[in-house]
Amino acid sequence: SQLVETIKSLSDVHPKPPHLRFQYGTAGFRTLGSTLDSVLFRVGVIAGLRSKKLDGRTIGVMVTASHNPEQDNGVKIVDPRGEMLESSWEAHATALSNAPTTDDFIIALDALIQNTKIDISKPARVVYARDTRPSGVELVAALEDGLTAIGAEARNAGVTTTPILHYLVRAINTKGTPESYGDDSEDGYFQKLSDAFKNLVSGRPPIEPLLIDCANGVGALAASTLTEYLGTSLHLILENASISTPGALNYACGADYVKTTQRLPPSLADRLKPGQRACSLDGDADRLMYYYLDERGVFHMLDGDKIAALVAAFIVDLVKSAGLEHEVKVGVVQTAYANGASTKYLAGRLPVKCVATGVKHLHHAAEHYNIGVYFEANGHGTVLFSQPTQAKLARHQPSTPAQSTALKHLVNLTQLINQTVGDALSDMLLVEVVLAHKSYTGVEWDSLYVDLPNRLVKVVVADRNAFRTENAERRLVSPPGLQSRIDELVRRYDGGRSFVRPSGTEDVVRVYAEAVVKSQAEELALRVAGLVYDEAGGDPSKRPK
Ligand code: G16
Repeated sequence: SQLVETIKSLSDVHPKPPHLRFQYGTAGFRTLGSTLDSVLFRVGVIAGLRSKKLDGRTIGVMVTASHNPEQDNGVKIVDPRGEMLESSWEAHATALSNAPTTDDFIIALDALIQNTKIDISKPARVVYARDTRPSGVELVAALEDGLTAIGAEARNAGVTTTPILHYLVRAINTKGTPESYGDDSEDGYFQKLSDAFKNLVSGRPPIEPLLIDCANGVGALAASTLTEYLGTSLHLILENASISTPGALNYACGADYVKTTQRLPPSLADRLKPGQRACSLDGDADRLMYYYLDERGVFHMLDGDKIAALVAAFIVDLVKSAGLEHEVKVGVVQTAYANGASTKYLAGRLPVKCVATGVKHLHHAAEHYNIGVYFEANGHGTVLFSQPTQAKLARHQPSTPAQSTALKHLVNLTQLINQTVGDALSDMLLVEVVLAHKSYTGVEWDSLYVDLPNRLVKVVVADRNAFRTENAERRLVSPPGLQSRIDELVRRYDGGRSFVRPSGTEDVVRVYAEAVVKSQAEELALRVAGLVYDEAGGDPSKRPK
């Protein structure tokens, strides 16, 4: 048919590199940007088919490699409610991206259409965006060829953050319905967030300026627009906003740098005054880390776990003050990376669940609560208010002025929080609201609980797929025998905990360890990394030390 001919001729322009194998992982496809041309073309076709399958509902495509180095790039597909792609389609995407030739690709497409019963005559609608990576320009051109090939109605959302793209997808698909998520434009996003923020902080003392490390990425553009909408309600000081300096993206700055090194980005050393709050975004502005320097200049990190603790306690209090404590249950979702002290703090107050790494796992688990707070320790997270809970908030009749105020705050929170996905800017405003309401500085926030010392190590191995886990990634089932050797080591450390898992975004195995004493946490992490390394074999010069 005509469609097949169009796909064929355009596919020939985007041949698959023969020796590479692609995988739709934790955050979509992610690898060296220069190898992704065929993947982007094919993702365009797949996104179009996904939309056809869902009766022409709009699908999102985000071109980004988030916290990865600048030369990497990637692409993820967003489902109609702004959530991550359904997992059965992750496998379809992996299969289609690996078809060796155009003919194989056509055969695989045909199989997908038959197996998932896609009515090819349905319309296809896709909205897409990219971050500031230089390779993004050509990759978007390849994506556009894919969209053309499948005959999709395409909307280019330009250079923007991952969470804004997720917002747009939900806003487009709910337009004109009772569940309308907001105007389907960047303006709609900024307006929604800033209005809710101003409502939530009105009548409170002025907020001290906040320093924001934009990781030299797309967050700089969004943060700069946000300042205009916020006016005098919050003064943001933008740092690391050099989006066109080659090599600057995520380099010695950004949320991942802060979390993994547990250090202040060196570029902020002369900028941050003792006691002043600061935060870091990552390369596509979906992660957030807070921190401050104390009077002695010592760095204090306020990570995703601390954000979850702050926010969950605040919401629980509001629910109580609104007189809804018996009807609205708040719960928290974490991963194995959550600091043991945070889990202890939270579990003493509300239900806490642990799931595998990856926002989609946390998101789905959080949907089981009336209000689900989820954060990964790396600063990726949000809060979900179930539809029935939002309806309850809308119709609840408060019986006192205090109840009425708390209720209003809760409703404004549903507007302030980007409920489609973790959103660094929305989360930042949320943190600022809680700090303002509690009259907390970083010091009071930090003292909610004391982090157990911990260390994260990357191990380069021949085949990370040899490492398989169970129990929310807390235990290894393969390679056989390795887990019991880890257990034996862990037992020798006071408060010791350690786990090993293959990364879903980089070609490495990650090792996490914590213990009561810092030097012990470090030692435990390195010894477990050594075990992993010996098990997997490899270049002795790269043995972790
Ligand atoms: C992505 C995922 C996160 C995950 C992170 C690290 O983040 O969205 O949920 O925590 O990768 O995953 P891994 O340890 O498997 O490499 P981002 O910000 O890079 O999109």
